[in-house]
Amino acid sequence: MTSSMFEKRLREAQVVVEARLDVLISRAAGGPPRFVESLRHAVLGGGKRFRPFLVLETARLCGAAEDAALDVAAALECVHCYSLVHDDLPAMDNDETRRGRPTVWKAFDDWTAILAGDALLTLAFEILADVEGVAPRTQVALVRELAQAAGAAGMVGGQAFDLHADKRGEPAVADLAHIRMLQAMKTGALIRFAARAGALLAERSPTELAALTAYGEQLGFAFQISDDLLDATGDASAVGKAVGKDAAAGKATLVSLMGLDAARQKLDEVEAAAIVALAPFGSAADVLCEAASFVARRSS
Ligand code: GRG
Repeated sequence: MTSSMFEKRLREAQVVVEARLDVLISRAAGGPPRFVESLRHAVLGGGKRFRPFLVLETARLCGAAEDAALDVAAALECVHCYSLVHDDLPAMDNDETRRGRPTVWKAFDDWTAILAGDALLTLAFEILADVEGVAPRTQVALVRELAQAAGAAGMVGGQAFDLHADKRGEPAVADLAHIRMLQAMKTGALIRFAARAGALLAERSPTELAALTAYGEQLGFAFQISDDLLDATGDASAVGKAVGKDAAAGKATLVSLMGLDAARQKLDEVEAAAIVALAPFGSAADVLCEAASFVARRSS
């Protein structure tokens, strides 16, 4: 398997997911035309679509139905896009650029961005409720897992930990275990869900689900370390958003605690652990192994 196989599959995922999101948003959208435009701005025309790629690729590995996997992938991307739209708001991270374009609040206004995020989060669960060809208990499991990954015990809870330190002027807990937990919630939970989705859809064995869960957890960790490294060393135009924000805010990250070299070494270890987790699948999981290496070396 050459590295171009991963790139090819990622590009394919980007195309099919973009097209499906376009249909799903057009079908669901209501309200004034300017609001509908904000939804399209939030979701379409940018983004790596890495989480949807993971859903499609684990579904392929596990033999799940493609159409159902595509809708789960689209639902997950709606949750991800909502989180970016809200995270960029002046009340949260106050970012003006995302995916190389103005953020939703900057292109429209803050109340439109709040409503667009709300609509995307709810749309995700509408999409899951409409997935066809899966057993009801599987559908319920997907709804529950996405809700848990996105909610107070997952992404929202992680964001709350992060902002609590930042906005209330309290010292950030500069402790590796705390940062690891915060990141596993804020960034890791959706990636973990993506990695599990294929096995859930195909109702694969607990052992296979556990292997993909371990892969997803390591991958989420790698994603966050690389995000911290990009913030510390990346180029804003390549990354598509402002960089250097963590250090400017005095934020405790793995990079600030360990230093650049140790963080890079940790990233290598985590990449290797993600690949080891896929061993039970043999060469059928080569593209997912490459995905781990992509995350560890990404520049955007
Ligand atoms: C607002 C509830 C709420 C949560 C926000 C996603 C998030 C939580 C914050 C974004 C801040 C951030 C930089 C998190 C670290 C990793 C991350 C989620 C990066 C963005 O994801 P990519 O790189 O983005 O997959 P694209 O644009 O490619 O989809």
